[in-house]
Amino acid sequence: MIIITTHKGSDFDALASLIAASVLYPDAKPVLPTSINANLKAFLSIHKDLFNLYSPKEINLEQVKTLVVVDTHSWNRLEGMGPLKKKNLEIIVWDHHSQGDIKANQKNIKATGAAVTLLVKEIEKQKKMITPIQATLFLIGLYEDTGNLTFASTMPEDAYAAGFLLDRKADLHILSTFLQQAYGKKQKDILFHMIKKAKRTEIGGFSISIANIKIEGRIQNLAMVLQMYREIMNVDAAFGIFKDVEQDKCIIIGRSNIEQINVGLLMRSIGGGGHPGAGSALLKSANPDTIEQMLLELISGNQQSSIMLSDIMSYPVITVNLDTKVEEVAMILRECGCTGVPVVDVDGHIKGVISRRDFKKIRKSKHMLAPVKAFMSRNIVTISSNKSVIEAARLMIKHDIGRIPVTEKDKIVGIITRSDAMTYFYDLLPD
Ligand SMILES: [Mn+2]
Repeated sequence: MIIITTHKGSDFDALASLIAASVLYPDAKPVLPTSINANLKAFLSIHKDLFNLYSPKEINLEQVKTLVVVDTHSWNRLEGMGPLKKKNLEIIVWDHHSQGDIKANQKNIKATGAAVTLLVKEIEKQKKMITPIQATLFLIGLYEDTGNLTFASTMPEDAYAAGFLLDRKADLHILSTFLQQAYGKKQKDILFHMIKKAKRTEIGGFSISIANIKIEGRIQNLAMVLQMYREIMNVDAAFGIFKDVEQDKCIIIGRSNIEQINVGLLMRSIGGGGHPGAGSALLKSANPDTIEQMLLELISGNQQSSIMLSDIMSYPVITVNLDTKVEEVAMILRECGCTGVPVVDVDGHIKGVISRRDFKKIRKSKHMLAPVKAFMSRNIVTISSNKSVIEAARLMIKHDIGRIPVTEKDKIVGIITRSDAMTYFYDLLPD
């Protein structure tokens, strides 16, 4: 059996890609996740019978020999497909996202504005017939993911595919019904509120606006609201930080019209994802003001943040001397519950770090009496106290370390740990 599936929280591009793939693979069963967005629900309530869709539960995964994945290639974005991960399958991917962990036998990945563009191109190449309703659905998906071909992520292929779909009688009336219905009273209220509180800043010659507001309950189509906000504010890039107080989470959405501000990249660095022109992230228990600050810092690529490491680092730092005996260090680590400590010379200059990892090098019991300098790591990563937390976090990721000594003129003044950084980002501790 061949099945086609797409990402959870399916949007129009996901459904369009699913149906377009079923044109290319007529023997395959299209499997739509049960979690789909509200627009799509409205569309399917009318059009469902036209498409022979299956839900993940209706599929006997034992029988699947070929899996076609569209508009994603990440296992964790699929619904109910976990058991397939271990099976020896033929996997075919059609996707426009660059990131993903699904290893495919056949990869059709290109950074187009919409995933359906890639499939439409193939439909045209193979001279497959499509109905006007299919053409309409494909164009809705294409328009939604490219903001009607205006997002910076839009490629010539997208515009070309749109032309092809119009030629195949895509219905622009139906299209506008489903694309605009998303703008209801709730969305209008939020947009008004955002505009009332609107601020503009200039960073590196670009205009940016960040709206930081509270929302109640689940609001559909915030991305579209943000897109409208960016247009009304007439800025190069706009970000919305929507704090859902009840659920204690922040939804962050970004839209950029310029190449220099890559929203996908920004969102990935705070745990989300997206394309250069559009992206989002979801942060639990996060302080919206901290996120706003963080976004501004990320955009400006500014190493000198207003919140310095010296504000959040831990101190005083437990250090040991070059000649401290290994057994003594072991005791100190046990007592302070640290995974490592810096090693300093008599003047307090850092010379190395001894961590639990280094203890693995110790084989003989007499080594316990040796000076720590024999076993410490000399590749030390330090950071100066006027750097930002983001800079520290980057170093931790780069060197795979959980703590970095903070220095001023070569002397240790504190230490920044992963948990300090998390506290800053997520504001988990009381002020
Ligand atoms: Mn897509």
